[in-house]
Amino acid sequence: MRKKIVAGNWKMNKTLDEAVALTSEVVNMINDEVSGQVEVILCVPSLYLTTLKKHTESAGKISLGAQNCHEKASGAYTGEISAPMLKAIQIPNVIIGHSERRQYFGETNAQLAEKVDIALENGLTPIFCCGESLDQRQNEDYIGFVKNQISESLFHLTAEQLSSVVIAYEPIWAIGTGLTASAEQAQEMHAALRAHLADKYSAEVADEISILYGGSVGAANAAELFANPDVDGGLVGGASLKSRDFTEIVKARQ
Ligand code: G2H
Repeated sequence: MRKKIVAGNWKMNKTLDEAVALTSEVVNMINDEVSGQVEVILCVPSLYLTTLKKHTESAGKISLGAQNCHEKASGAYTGEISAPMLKAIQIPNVIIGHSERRQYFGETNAQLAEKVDIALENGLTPIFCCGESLDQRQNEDYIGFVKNQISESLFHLTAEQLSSVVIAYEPIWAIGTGLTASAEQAQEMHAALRAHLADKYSAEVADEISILYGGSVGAANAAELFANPDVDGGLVGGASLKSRDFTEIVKARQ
């Protein structure tokens, strides 16, 4: 059985005090209200990981993640953080290749393949993001475009390595815009990506990979998105900054 996962992506939001308060609220609400099998991941600004770890340690379902790491283990890369650094503070997850990293920091499929590698080498679960722009959806083979992102960044992995990767499909046109892919649009892409994994590896391997949907997931649309057979959970941005909304999304996935 593949894992059900709801991951929050706080992006560059919250002061430390606000981050501690939000984490405490989320931990309490999840502990009180969620009894089902769902993994909850909070991908917070790296600066707060060590502090927030103390607040999530007691909550069995909740773990932390970083939002990015560098493809090299160490070196003269001012301002960056590395996968070994995350490992050293026992952070189990890292988002790799979010569309904002691709768009604003020019991250390429080849570079993301290296980031996936170093994350795996350090025992981290990469939450690998992929997705097409509105222009690509309207004018190109958009499914082929996203399949190619997966091929170029993940298909060098062994089946065993791939089984430690979580995929997040996030159509760029739905990110932070309030536009959400319809349940049918999400399912279409998720099924196509799972078939792509099955072609390269096997149906068994593909069936074990959790594929999350991201892009304006909220308390009102989560249940409909998660009802799709190939949508295993969500990567949630804006709504993860509100404890009540985020908890409702987790409850919709349990
Ligand atoms: C997509 C998502 C989280 P939002 O970036 O990764 O953000 O839910 O705000 O669209």
